[in-house]
This record gives sequence, structure tokens and C-alpha cells, in this order.
Amino acid sequence: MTPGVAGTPRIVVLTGAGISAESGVPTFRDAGGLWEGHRVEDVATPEAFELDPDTVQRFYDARRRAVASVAPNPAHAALAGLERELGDDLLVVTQNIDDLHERAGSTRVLHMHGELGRVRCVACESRSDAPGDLLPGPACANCGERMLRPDVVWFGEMPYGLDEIDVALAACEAFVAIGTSGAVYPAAGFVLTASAFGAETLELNLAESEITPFFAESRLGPASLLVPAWVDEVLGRRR
Ligand code: BV8
Repeated sequence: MTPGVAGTPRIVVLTGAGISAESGVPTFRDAGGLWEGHRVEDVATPEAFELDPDTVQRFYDARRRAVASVAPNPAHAALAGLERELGDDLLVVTQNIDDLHERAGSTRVLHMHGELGRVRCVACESRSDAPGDLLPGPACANCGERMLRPDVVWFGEMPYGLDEIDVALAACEAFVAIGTSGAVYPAAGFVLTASAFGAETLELNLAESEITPFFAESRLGPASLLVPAWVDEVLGRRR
């Protein structure tokens, strides 16, 4: 067990689209690589945005509206409950751009791929809450230019929070991945970093993933069952 460095979380949880699947949010790959009928490279890259901004804006506007109409599931709620017990000893790093962790009550959530509910101005780089749909071209609240894009990390762009994540992975006692296919880097490599520093590693997933072999333990099943059971185990160990 790696003794936690003061101020770093003892448990790091990485979540992927699978934790939101039972809330009705389509996953990234289970739809056979098509996302709401689009190929990834046609909507989740800077090149796609350059080439056809309206299609990209329409894609994210539709997902932003869809997420507003769904609710967190017991897996999100269980992680929020674990944070209420552990406080700063828990860090949730999510690849998801939905706000279901926050709506379930989690406050320490690092969105490494950005957030659907946020926008970034291409002109002045300021980041703010989404003012609604971006297709109509609303003006930036900071500079007034009509060049807002989703504040989402596309393929080829640098994820957010990598320094904080690296420090947490090096110091944590346990690294738990929930609902991720392990197909996208650098997130897919986090388990290797954590285990290299001596952390226990656990995967909770509906099916085997590309990174299952890197975990000390892998449990298969729906997140809405596996996550609450795991949280009870952790808290039971603490009670
Ligand atoms: C970067 C935001 C430079 C957008 C996303 C060749 C080899 C290796 C790497 C690369 C390569 N070529 C390029 C790269 C790098 C590239 C990459 O990894 N490409 C892959 C495709 C090969 N990565 C990047 O470009 C990243 N940036 O590398 O910057 C850099 C340099 C140095 C150091 C650092 C960085 C940026 C990647 C971010 C892309 N943006 N999302 C949006 O959301 O619109 S990624 C996208 O995939 C998703 O958003 C999600 O975040 C991510 C991973 O998907 P998952 O979350 O895992 O979801 P998926 O559908 O794949 O799987 C669902 C899982 O859930 C399944 O396992 C399923 O079994 C399970 N499940 C389903 N139901 C349930 C369940 N589990 C439990 N319960 C259930 N009910």
C-alpha cells in the first residue's frame, strides 16, 4: 500500500461512458463506433470543426439537450456518497462530458475531456457556461465575438488536469476504473502508472476492456450494481 502523500487522494476513480449508460446516455463505442449516427472523426476533432462547424455544433447541441433530460443512476449516487465519507481522500477523474456526477452530488470531479455544459471562445480563449445551443452562434460574454465552441477535448487536443492526475496516480493507494473501454489515451494508461507506484487496481465494467489485463482485479457487471457494492465494501472496511 502506497502511503498517501499529504493532500493527495488515497483513492482515484476513473469513469468512462459506461457509468452513464444506465442513465440513458449512449456510450462512445457500444454503438459500433457510430455516435448518434456520426463517425468520431467527423465530429470529435478540431479538423471536423474547421471543416463543418455546423455539424459539430449540432452534434453537441443535441447531446447537451439529451443529457439535460436524463438523471444520474445508483453508480453516480454511490460515488457521491463515498465522497461524503472520504472527502479529499477521493478524486473522481471522468472522461465523460456529462454532468451526472455533479447532479448526483459529487463535488471533486476532474473532467479531463471537458464538459458539455461549458463553452470556450475561439477568439479570446475565455471559458464559460454554455448559453444554450451554439448553432445559432451566440456571442461570447467576454469579447462579444460569435466564435464559441464546446469546451470539450477533441482527439489530438490536450486533456485537462494531467499534472494533477499524475500526482494523484503516483500517491494513491487504490485506482478504480468504472465503465471505460480503455481505448483512449492518456486515460487508458492511468492503470499502468498507478500500479507502477504500488496502488491496488480494480476494474468495474460490463464487459472485458482493452485494459482488463492491467488490473489486479476486474469485476464484470452493470455499474449500477457493482459500484454501490464496491462503495459499501470500502466504507465497511472503514467502519
Ligand atoms: C492526446 C470528448 C496529446 C469528446 C473524447 C494511437 C495510439 C494511441 C493513442 C493515440 C493514437 N493516435 C492518437 C492517439 C491519441 C488519442 C487516442 O487515444 N486515440 C485513440 C482513439 C487511439 N488521444 C487523444 O487524442 C487525446 N489527446 O493524446 O493529446 C497528448 C500528448 C501527451 C500527453 C497527453 C496528451 C484526447 C482524447 C480525448 C478525445 N475526446 N471525449 C466527446 O465526448 O464528444 S474521448 C471519447 O472516448 C469519449 O468521450 C470517452 O471520453 C472516451 C473513452 O470512451 P469510454 O468512456 O471508455 O467509452 P466507450 O464507449 O469507449 O466504452 C464504454 C465502456 O463502458 C465499455 O467498456 C462498456 O463495456 C462499458 N459499459 C457499457 N455499459 C455499462 C458499462 N460498464 C458498466 N456498466 C454499464 N451499464
